Amino acid sequence: MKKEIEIYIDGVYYPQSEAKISVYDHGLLYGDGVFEGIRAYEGIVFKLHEHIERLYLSAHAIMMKIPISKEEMLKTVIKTLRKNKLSNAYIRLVVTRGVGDLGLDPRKCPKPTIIIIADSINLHSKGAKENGISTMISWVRRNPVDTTTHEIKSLNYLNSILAKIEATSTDVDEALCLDKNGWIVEGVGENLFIVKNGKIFTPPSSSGALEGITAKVVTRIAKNMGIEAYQTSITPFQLFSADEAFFTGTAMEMIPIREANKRIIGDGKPGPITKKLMDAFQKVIVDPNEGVPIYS
Ligand code: PXG
Repeated sequence: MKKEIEIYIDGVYYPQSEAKISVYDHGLLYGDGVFEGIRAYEGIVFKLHEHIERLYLSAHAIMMKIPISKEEMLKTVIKTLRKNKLSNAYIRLVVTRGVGDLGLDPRKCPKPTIIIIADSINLHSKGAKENGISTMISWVRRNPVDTTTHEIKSLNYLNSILAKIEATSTDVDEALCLDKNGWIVEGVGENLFIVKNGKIFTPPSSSGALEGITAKVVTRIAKNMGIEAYQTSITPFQLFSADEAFFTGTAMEMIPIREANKRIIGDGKPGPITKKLMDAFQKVIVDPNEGVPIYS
């Protein structure tokens, strides 16, 4: 039997089956909290500083003070990985508003709850990286930037979940969401890139997309290769007529997009720029300079 992983909750480690939080936690009652999804590759936690920085910015935006410092948070993530003897892992870092009463007033929650889960992950369906995945533009619009915008990595993901259900229930791998004006924003938990005439384009965060850490790395890799990269609004037509398209995200990593709403993109195979960027990305994720070592 697989040994249970040890999960961190507010300073204590619990075996997976005993890791529980209160039903009065506002993370559960109201989706009031923030999170990060982080990966470790070959003993290096990829972009850990950047993920922790974003977690604290999300908390700041929802006016929640995380009770430990960024440095302590970083050390606790590393300790959790060591405790579970992991070198390749998927880390879910969650901070909820904490335990309160049945009213939504956060002033009733004296202390945020910190949860760190370090586990393994296998997200890709077979052949996804080699053949690309299918996508569809969903009827579910991205949350507008004045409400539960995905610029904040909050626990409000119903919007993404509804889009995902729509895709999977029609046998499509992933959904794309539009903003209220009909521009494409992003996938359900990943950023979109299209390639046209040798240049790459991704929607700006002002569309309501999350400022993806993976997207930033891929943009840097592209620029270093001399590929021009732009943040710009993208229409469904521009996606349908792109030469290539791909997703980036911590969970997804880099995945080519084969089709959108049954329109084949390019020749339906991962294109040369996507492949070049994917190869370079594979090297960057295991580069010790790109993350924090677990065992040092
Ligand atoms: N957009 C949204 C809305 C996200 O939630 C990304 C883009 C990609 O960002 P990063 O920084 O990871 O490149 C995300 C990240 C999951 C899961 O379980 C989703 C994310 C991260 C980790 C896990 O589906 N989304």
